[in-house]
Amino acid sequence: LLVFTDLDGSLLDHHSYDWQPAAPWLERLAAAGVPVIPTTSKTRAELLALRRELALEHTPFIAENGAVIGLPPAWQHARLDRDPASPKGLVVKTPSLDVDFIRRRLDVVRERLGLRFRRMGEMTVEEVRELTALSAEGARQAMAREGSEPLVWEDDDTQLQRLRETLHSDGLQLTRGGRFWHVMGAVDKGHAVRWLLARFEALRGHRPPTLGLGDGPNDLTLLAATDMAVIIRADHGQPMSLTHARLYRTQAPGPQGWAEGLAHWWERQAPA
Ligand code: 2M8
Ligand code: MG
Ligand code: MG
Repeated sequence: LLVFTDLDGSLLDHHSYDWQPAAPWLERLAAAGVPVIPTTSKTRAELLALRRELALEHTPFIAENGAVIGLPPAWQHARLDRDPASPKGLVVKTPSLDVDFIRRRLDVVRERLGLRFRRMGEMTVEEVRELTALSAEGARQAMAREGSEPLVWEDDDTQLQRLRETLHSDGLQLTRGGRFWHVMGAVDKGHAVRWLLARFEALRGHRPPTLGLGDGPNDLTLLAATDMAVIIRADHGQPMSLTHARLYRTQAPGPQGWAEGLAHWWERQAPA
């Protein structure tokens, strides 16, 4: 089994970023040798810190909604990875467009269409802290973007639709997280999940069963890409409609819902 999970609002509490209710399951999965793969809007810098705290240093990670994929040594391939590993032993793939390109396009489009939004690259650490309740260190890590730009929307739905269409013709797209809209290239969480599954198969010669957990619209592609899916209850009010043969919706939100969804499928999963 492979577990792909969103972080904010799923494994981590939306407000406090705490994961204690899920900790017993993380230990149990680690003991069973089941990789838990963070699949998130967060940055590489945030992930490097978090995977230490979550004891997930030996699993890959999907950051910035699929724009950044980190591969620990066991997931690296002698022929397919020609890029050298970093000193931490990670090979990092960036299949999207560079964040500087995305920011320049956003500024041009904002000017041309007269849109009102604020993007993370033009906020101070203090502003990001106010919006996210992260520590100063955490906010700095969230601001270290590589392949996607979060923004706070301050305009109406018609303008949002105009932005969406204009970005589309530039090969860019919008997705929605718990707090921000995110702009990135032709990638998403589901795309990155399928990429990692292909990599797993290239290394091990078979496809394992997969379980996905998420709470937001940007998780729908992730959930569609896994055999078993868990939609974690959220209070963001965004519609979470998904056609999936094996879908469970939790009663509890956040890490408690995460544990609930994990328990649901753990008992029912086909033998790995
Ligand atoms: C942003 O991501 C969340 C994910 O759902 C959001 O849009 O609400 C990102 O900036 C991420 O890097 C950051 O850690 C998070 C903090 O809540 O916000
Ligand atoms: Mg989330
Ligand atoms: Mg997320």
